[in-house]
Amino acid sequence: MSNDTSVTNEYGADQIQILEGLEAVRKRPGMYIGSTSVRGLHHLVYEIVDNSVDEALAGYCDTIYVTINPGNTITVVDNGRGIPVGINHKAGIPAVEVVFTVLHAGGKFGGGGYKVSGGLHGVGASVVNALSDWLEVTIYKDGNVYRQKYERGHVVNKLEIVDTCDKEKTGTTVTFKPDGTIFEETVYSFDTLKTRLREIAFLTKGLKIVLEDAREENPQKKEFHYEGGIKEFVSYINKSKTAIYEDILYFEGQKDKVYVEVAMQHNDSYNESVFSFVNNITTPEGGTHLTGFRNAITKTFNDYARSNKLLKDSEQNLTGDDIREGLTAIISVKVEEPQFEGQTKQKLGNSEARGAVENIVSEQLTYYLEQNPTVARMICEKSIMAQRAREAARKAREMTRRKGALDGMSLPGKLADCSDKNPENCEIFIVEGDSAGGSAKTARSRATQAILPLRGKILNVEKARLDKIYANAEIKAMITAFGTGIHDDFDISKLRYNKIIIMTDADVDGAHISTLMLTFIYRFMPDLIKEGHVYLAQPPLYKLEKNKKTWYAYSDEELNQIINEVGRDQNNKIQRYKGLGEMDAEQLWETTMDPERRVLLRVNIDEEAVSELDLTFTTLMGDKVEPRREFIEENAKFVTNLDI
Ligand code: TSJ
Repeated sequence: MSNDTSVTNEYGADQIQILEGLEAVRKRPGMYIGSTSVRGLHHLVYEIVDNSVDEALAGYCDTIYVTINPGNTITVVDNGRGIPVGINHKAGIPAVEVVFTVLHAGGKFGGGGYKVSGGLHGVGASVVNALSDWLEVTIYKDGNVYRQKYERGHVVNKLEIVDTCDKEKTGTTVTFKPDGTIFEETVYSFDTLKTRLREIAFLTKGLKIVLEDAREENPQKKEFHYEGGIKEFVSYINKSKTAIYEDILYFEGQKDKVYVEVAMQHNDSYNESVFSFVNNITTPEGGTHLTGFRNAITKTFNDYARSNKLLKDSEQNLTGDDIREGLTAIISVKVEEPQFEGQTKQKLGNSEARGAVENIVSEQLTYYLEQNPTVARMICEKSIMAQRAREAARKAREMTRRKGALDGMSLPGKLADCSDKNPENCEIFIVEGDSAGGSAKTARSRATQAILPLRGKILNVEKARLDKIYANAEIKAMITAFGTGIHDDFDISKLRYNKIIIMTDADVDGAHISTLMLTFIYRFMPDLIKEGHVYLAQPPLYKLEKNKKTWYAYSDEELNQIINEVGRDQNNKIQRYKGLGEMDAEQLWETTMDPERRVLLRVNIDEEAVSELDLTFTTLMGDKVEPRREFIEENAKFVTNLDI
């Protein structure tokens, strides 16, 4: 701080405090943006964009441009009123400078700014400034163009008027370069920004967000603009499913300072895809708003079904699970002071949100059902079917439980278990096909590696009801081998293996089988993925032999690299592996199973993009062919590569 320019020194004590605040951010960045990984890098963008979204929510801005520039700087442009430039009397400096240099200064100054949006930690522009090599803000307001520049949070020049402009033109432009000495990674991902900006656009009806990649490698541009807001979000999630009625139900209202929006539609699948948000931030653990929603639909549908004699007096109430079978819904609330609870602070705690959602949904859903008896009847009938299936499944489960088939009492016959009984040391390979299973059994390290061969394609759980799923032999074998049980019985402390490794052929069929297994685990035991127990084995694609030496390549690029190293000549013997079955036990061991030499991919769930993940599974597994083909062409990525 000894090199401060005279400009900053003018402000005296206050300014020193400001700089100390921003130094704290630079010292412990993780405290303010979660991490300095690629995730934190992207959070910088969201922190800035949130300010423009607030301006849109206040009704003054309808377009936001986000550009990834060459050199991985980011520019955010909005057409709002422009950040106020007048002197803030408390700080004695222009309001815009307060925004960028005072920690925790929100958008609440001068009145009128209804601050509802907020990033993961709601810390704002000054944190982005502190963590940027440089940042430049330009404001169009009252016919003037104002500009100020900062370096690592320090003011470079006083706010100055650099030009004049049309009086009608207003807005704010911010460009920043993340500090490479703070972030582990400084390359932006277009896809990551795309997913989040699309989500923000869905959640803010009418707002247009344009994302542009202006780097040389892969110039591209995407525009998100949804007049229907979360109704369009629901149809986006349902696009690869078959809706059972046309309408997307939409409820909106405000109560106790909570603004509530809900959109919902049932499809013919058996899964629930309900996503909740608070101030545009996803709440993967739900909370009061989700509870309010569930209470409302359970009560309203039971009331309707009873009063319309769809449920007889003698029959049991429909459960929430029955009504939510095949339901896609978005619950979005805006509250002034969100309280986050739970281990990961991803659960809404504000109690007024429960009542607000429950009230608004109950009232408007009751009215909707009265006005739309055909839709009402369809939902009730689907729920009653679900109730019957659930009852059948419960009986089937009790039968198998009594026989000990699901609780680890009798392990499946095909399982070659390991001898070590400490799960910490153990891993299980789920292997496609009996023949590859045989090689794996020969190859394995018996003490710690178990092998479970599965025959052919496993059941697609996206297309089957519980009773059928429980009856499936391959699925039963996996449940028993893992030891954890599923659903309400799930208990991760009973997990018998620290690593569950899916090993399939490195071809399209193999990828499909992996996806089927991952879908099953994701739907029935998501904690196994969340806790990092699920992996994909990576068998090699090629073997290259030369002068009695052997190399394995796991991709085309790697093969070329090896060829370049050993020389391109006739002594090279290259074999392309079409399946695990083509390798003998020793090859399988050294390329794919040996913990010392193999490469595993850990499967993980991006908690911030669960609606996208849901879409991934339903698109890959659902019955509509066209979206699936498009999807696979666009992006076949549901795991983040993490080499072990
Ligand atoms: F925060 C920020 F600097 F990062 C930032 C703020 C970045 C970007 C790209 C835009 C914004 C921003 C702020 N856009 N629009 C606004 N609006 C205000 O700050 C504003 C304008 C006028 C009034 C008023 O009461 O007249 C109030 C506010 C909060």
